[in-house]
Amino acid sequence: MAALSAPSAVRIALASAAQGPAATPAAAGLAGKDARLIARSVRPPDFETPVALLDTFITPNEQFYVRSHMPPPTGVDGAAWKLVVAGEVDAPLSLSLADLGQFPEASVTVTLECAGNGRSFFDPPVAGIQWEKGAVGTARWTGVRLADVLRKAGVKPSSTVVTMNGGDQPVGTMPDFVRQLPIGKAMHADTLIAHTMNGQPLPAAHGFPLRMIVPGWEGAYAVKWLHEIRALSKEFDGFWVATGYRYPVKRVAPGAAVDAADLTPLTGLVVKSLITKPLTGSAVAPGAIDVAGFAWAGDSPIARVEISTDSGASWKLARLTGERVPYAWRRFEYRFDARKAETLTIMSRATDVGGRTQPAIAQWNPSGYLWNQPDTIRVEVKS
Ligand SMILES: Nc1nc2c(c(=O)[nH]1)N[C@H]1C(S)=C(S)[C@@H](COP(=O)(O)O)O[C@H]1N2
Ligand SMILES: [Mo]
Repeated sequence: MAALSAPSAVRIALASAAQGPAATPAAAGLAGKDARLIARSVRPPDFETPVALLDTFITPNEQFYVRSHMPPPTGVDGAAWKLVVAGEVDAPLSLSLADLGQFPEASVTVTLECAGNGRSFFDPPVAGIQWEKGAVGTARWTGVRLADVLRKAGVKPSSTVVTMNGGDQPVGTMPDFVRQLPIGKAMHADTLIAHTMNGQPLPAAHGFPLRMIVPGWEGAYAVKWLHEIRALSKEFDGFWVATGYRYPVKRVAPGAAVDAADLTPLTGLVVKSLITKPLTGSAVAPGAIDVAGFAWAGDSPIARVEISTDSGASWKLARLTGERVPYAWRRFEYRFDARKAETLTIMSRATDVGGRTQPAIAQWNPSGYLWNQPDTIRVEVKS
C-alpha cells in the first residue's frame, strides 16, 4: 500500500483480483449491509457505495462504504470496552462507555472520504484498492470531544501529537493500525470520539463501540474500534504514519518514483464533486434534464459548481441547494434542455471558497491519493 515506486501490473492485478459472485457484504461478514455495495476486497472487507445510492445528503449506515486494512474485530463487548488515555498526560485514564457519559455530548455532520477514492482512474495505474467513485459518504456522528478527554487527563504542554490506536488485529506482517493527529487538530472542538452514527450505535464495520471523527481530513484519521489515545512529544514512527498516507511535497511526473524524504502526511481532503443523477449509462427523453449531485472540499466550503454538457468545452453555473453544513458535502442542481437524440458527456467541476478548482488532470502520486478530476458521466438522449 505504501509503494514508493511505480507499481508493476502484476501487483495491480493481485490487488483487484476477481471477486466472483459471492463477493457480497454478507460473505465478508458485514451484518446489515446493503447487498448492492461493490466489493473491492472481501478479506479484509472493502466495499464501495454505488453512485446510485449516494443521491441523499445523509448516507444511510447500511449503504456507507467500508474500508478496513485488516479483519475487523468480531464479537466486541461494548460493556467491557475501555478507552485508555496515556502518554504525556498528568493523569492517565481508562474510560468505559459509561464513563464517557460524563463529558458533554457533541455532534458533527461530516463527509468521510477515503484518500484512495478514485485511485482506479489514475494513469499510469497505482497499486492498492481500485476504488472508483463511491469510497465516500456523509453521516451525522455523535460522541464526545477528544479535547475534553485530553484535558481531563491533564494533557501536558509538551504534547505535539496524539496517536489513535484501532482495536483491529493485524495479520501476518501487517503493522498495527495506529494513526497520528497534530495536537492542534486533536484539540479542535469538532474532533470527536464518536459512538453514534446517524442516530444508531456505530455498526461493527464502522468501528463499534468508538471511533475517531476528524472533520475535513481524509478517512484514515477516522480510526475505528478506538481503544487507546496517547499524547506524545515527538512524531510517532509506526508504519501508518511514517510510511502510509503520505503525499509528495512537490509535483511528480506520472509514474515516477518519489524519495521518502519528499513525502509528507496527508491531511485535508481536496475539492471534488459527484454527479448522482442522472446515472452514467442511462437513457433520458429529450426535454428538460435535471442534473444533481454533491460537492465537497474537506473543511473548506464550496463556492460554486459548474456543469458542462458538451464534454468540458463550455461550463455553466449550477445552483447550490440544500443545507450548507461545515465539513459536509453541498447539493448542486442544474437543469438544461436536450433537444436531439445524442450521447451527452456531462461533467461537474467544483471550486471552494479558497479558489481551489478541480483540475482537468489530477496530480498523479505514488499511492494514488486524492484523485479529484471533474466528475464525468455519459447519458443517451433518445425518445
Ligand atoms: N482501526 C481501523 N480504523 C480505520 C481503518 C482501518 O483499517 N482500521 N481504515 C481507515 C480508512 S483508510 C478509512 S477511509 C475509514 C473508513 O471508514 P468506514 O469503513 O467507516 O467507511 O476508516 C479508517 N479507520
Ligand atoms: Mo481510506
